[in-house]
Amino acid sequence: MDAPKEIFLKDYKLPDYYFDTVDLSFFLGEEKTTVSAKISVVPRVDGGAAPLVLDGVDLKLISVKINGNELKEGEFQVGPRHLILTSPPSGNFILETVTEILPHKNTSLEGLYKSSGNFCTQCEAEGFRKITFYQDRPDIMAKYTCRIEANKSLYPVLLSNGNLIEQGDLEGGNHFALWEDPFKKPCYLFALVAGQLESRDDTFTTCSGRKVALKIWTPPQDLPKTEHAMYSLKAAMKWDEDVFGREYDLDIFNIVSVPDFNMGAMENKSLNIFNSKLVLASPETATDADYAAILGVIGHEYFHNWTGNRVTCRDWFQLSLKEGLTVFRDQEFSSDMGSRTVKRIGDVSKLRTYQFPQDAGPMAHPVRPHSYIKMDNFYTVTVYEKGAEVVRMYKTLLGSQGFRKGTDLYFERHDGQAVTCEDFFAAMRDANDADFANFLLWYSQAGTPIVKVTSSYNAEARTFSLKFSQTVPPTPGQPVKEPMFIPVAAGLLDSSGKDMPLSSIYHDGKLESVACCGQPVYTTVLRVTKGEEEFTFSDVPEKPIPSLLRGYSAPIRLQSDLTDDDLFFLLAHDSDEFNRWEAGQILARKLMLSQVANFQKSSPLVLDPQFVHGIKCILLDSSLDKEFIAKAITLPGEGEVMDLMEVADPDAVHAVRKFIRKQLASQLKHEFLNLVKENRSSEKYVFDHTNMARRTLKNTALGYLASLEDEEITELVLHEYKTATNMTDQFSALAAIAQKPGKARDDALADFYNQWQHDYLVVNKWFALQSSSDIPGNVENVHKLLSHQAFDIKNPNKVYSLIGGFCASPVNFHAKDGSGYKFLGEIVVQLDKLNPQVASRMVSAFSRWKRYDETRQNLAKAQLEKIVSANGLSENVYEIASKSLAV
Ligand code: B3K
Ligand code: ZN
Repeated sequence: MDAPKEIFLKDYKLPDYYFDTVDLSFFLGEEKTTVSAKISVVPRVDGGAAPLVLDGVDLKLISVKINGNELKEGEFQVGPRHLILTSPPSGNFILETVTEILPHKNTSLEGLYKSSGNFCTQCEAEGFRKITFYQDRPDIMAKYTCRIEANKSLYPVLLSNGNLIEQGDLEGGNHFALWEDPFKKPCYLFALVAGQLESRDDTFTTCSGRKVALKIWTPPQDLPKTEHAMYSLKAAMKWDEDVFGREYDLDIFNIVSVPDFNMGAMENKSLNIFNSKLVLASPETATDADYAAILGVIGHEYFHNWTGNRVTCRDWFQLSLKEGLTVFRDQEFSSDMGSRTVKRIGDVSKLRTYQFPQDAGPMAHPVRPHSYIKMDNFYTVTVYEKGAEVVRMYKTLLGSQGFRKGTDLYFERHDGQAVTCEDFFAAMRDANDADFANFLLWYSQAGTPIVKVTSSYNAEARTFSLKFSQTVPPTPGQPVKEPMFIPVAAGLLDSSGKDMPLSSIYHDGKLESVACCGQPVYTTVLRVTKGEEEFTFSDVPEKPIPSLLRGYSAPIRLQSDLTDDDLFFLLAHDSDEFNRWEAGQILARKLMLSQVANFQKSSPLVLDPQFVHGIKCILLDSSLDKEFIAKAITLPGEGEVMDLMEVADPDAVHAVRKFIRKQLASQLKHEFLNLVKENRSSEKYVFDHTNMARRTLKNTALGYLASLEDEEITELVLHEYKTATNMTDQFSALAAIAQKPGKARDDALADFYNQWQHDYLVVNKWFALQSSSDIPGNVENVHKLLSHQAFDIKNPNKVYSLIGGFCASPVNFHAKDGSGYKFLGEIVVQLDKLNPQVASRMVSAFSRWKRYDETRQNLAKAQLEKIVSANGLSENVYEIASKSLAV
């Protein structure tokens, strides 16, 4: 491998040449594909004749012409990564290239490749350079046409971006289609699909009355499973008009489902390509979680049409400009389609479980990274999820209307442009004449801020003070940090549990009124901007219990001086449902950590009766949403608890979580049994919040019960498995049975495979359930499953299910004998030769090796070292492995 080159944001330079129009022509053959590109080139500076450097990887150059004249030796240089035109003409010119590529040999699933016999593309971030020579950077925006020619019986459907303007039959059984995209776009949004596909067709009439043809393409047998995807698409189109005022801009919108795809989906202009996992669903084969994910991701990719496509990124460092914003938009969409609180809880859990550890580890990077070796490694939870939190903070600070004014101005100013995170910030600020202090630090400083808060009540003065202090931990390359601008949404509860009306706050030497327009205000947003700062509420008639960071108003770790009694009080009464859940989670985390300490001292584990009581009250509160109850009785994950420990101890955390679950199940057995009975239903599957909530609560209760050693319960769980009429219930029951080794487990797993072996998406669930099992020594089973007939290392979904699933089991992946590390180390090296992007995702499981005890550290380090020294290692894996070792 060439020495990997790190690319820095500070080195960004405007391109020397722009491209105005791009006419592509593909001849798709079985042995090779020929790509002809005709590009009109415009120098940025008149008369400048700098060399034109085109990116190109794995391409065979057949010819290159300028203004119709074939270039001769010496007029260009071609290497493994570039084609350089040494002295192009000084004015505008036409560049024509012909190249050959081998899609059937492309296992990286980047560029043009074949999936189940069909051709498809994936260009973001830098895959277009595997299709033709180009300036593969997002600030090169051009208008495209795309002509596709292929054998008609093998590839009856030929798709690309924009509108179909011509098609016809050709000699020799071939046919062609010519597509024209009227919108300028960066090359990462280019797409082509060719194959044996059929479409589910529908229409959407936009707010201005334009009728848009909607088509979801799949292999014919999967068409019945696209109903929910179509529903999701139409809902997303309507929602974007209603909430953001964004109308779709072409007469056609295509979605194609493919089984081999590195990630979830891709927002190519008018031709979204999706991992089939995020399109195909039927009640029998997909769970509620699958249905919800499809809704969210179909929404996400559709929303990119404005946030990403019409307004795109100047360079890849700005990725969060489109991803953070679009994740925020899809989160809001899903909230509006279901339960806002439950969605928020899910999103915050995801942030805590995945992003917090990233922000505290060797791969910590700001929402806008400063450098990268391989951009694909920066499609991270930090850029996406923390980025979405940054966007959410603008909304928290500006309110819904102010935020909408900001996005309106952003689209008005930047439609058709490639811009930066500062441009988004400026639109928010200017539309509202807002003072955002040092808010931009959220884009440049990595690390999760730690905010401490202490409270005091002065009965005489009737004031209540909150003293904040904040620190941002050092991260690689950023040893010292500035204080951040942290919006803290806060309310005060009186002794009966009601919100107190807030009147005014004394802060920074000023008394500011909180009440507005004669309406009482119960939540206010405190703007914490300094290292240390105090806010004093006035006219507070009794000592309140503060409810802080309502709705999780900033992505921080909050450490308050609330007592356990205060937390139980908030759990029972807070009007902010998110904070009710949060209070329960804080209590659970404390409880788990205290029992981990007991476990490590070999002292007996105990469960605080007050905690059991708190959980019981939630279980029995019929006024609460059922999905909320399910979330509130679910303990924090093992990873989340390990993240809070000085030295992570997977065995102790696992034992404690298991102990508490079993204790709760045994003490609340009667209540859990009732929940299962009351929430069963044999009615037809409906995907709506009420039914999903009912199923979630029933299955959560079933999961608890199944942790008991109890014949009657085993019977019950088997009964639920056998009588299930949808995948949500069937799979939950299977997972419940699978908790314990034994015949019941083996039989159920075999029965499930038998029933679903023809459905690869269901088989993936079966793989993941087994590989992520906590059963001791599970690495052996996973090894065996690698040679199962249904496993294929070339298919990313199967790898994510089997290998990714295995890494999700802390006890087995971190097995003290190093067997889990060895397993992953070997797989990564093997996988890297086929698909570096997928291998790089897998190697990330090692990145927090320093968090564990010395024995584990040594074992994990040895594997990382082995990986780094492997021959022909990709830049993708090199970057993650070497940065992990560098800490
Ligand atoms: N923009 C794509 C992600 C591309 C990842 C490239 N390695 C999907 C999305 O976030 O919408
Ligand atoms: Zn996205």
